[in-house]
Amino acid sequence: MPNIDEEIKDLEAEIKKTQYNKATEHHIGRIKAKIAKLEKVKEERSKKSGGTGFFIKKGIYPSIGLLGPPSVGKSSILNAITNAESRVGAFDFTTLSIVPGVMEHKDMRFRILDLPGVIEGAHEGKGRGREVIAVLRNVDLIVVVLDPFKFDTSYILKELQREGIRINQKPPKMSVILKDRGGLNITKVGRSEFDVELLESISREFGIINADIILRQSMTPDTFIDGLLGNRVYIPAIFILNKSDTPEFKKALESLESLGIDPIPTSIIKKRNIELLKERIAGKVRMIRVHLIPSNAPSDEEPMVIREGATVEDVCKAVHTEFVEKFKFATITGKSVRFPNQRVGLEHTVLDGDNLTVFLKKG
Ligand SMILES: Nc1nc2c(ncn2[C@@H]2O[C@H](COP(=O)(O)OP(=O)(O)O)[C@@H](O)[C@H]2O)c(=O)[nH]1
Ligand SMILES: [Mg+2]
Repeated sequence: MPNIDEEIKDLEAEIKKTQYNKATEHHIGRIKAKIAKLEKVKEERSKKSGGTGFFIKKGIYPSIGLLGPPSVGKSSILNAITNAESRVGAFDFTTLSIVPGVMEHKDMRFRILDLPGVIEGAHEGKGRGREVIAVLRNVDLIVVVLDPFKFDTSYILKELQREGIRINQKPPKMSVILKDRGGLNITKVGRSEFDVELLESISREFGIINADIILRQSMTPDTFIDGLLGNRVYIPAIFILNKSDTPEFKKALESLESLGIDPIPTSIIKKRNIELLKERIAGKVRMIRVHLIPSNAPSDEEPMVIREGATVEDVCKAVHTEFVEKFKFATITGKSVRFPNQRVGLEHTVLDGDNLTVFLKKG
């Protein structure tokens, strides 16, 4: 079996040494497609072998992942904003597993995950970095934590990129309809710019020979490949620069700002900007409000504030495990259904303003 990692490395090296210009852009586009293809093969193989490491399930509260190098203060931040007691240590790798905590802000709750520190070379398996990054595919917000001594974001961003995670980006607006014959038809809607020949050669690289591809925005090889593969996740992210109490802080801040990154400055030791941080986290995640109404009486309870995308099952679990075990059906009046008191199952996704009643089996 060829070593996929090495093949990918070679291709990446080739991109690096090739100057980007009109004459080479097709060549580079095709290499990028090849890399994406290899990544896909790799992913499928690791799925077949059962996968490894951590897996988090989406629940009723949004999940927020703290990502960053070791020793920047992730565990300290977790302890400062949640009820968790994560180990704080002066040594790297104090956090070897994922430590969750619940952060409360106004009427909302968030699940904060303190992840092991990610070091350079994570993708090649160093420091279990790949498993850590993979966990982030399921979170609702990524908080990148840096400090004045470790604020190189480039490798962290690259690891996310390789894992198919796109931060602060929208999915490319395009559709692909595969056909049996007729060749490749790439058309555009509205004002979008791209190089048809280049996109055609990328499509062929993926074995897509007969298809109608409609583009609704300008395309680079990268966005086009993302759209073709369709397995990318798009997650918002914010940055923290911790340890603002240290003399080295100012320089690090300026350096990040010159890259267009505007981090939240915090000091856990001096308790600076903890409330601001909570506010910024809450502001970045989309929440909905659902009213839980008992089957036998009207209710004036406060609504549940939950993650956008939560299901009836998520709601039931949050109330009581019995609600899932004895679940018969639920009825909903609201935006997620077509008529009042419509019956739904556990897998139904609730929407903001829904009124939900759960019916349980007897006994
Ligand atoms: N000066 C300073 N030190 C901090 C701050 N926050 C955390 N630390 C220290 O940084 C070290 C690593 O912290 P920890 O939370 O374990 O980092 P983690 O590896 O990212 O989880 C510990 O010695 C903390 O006391 C801060 O705001 N200022
Ligand atoms: Mg830690």
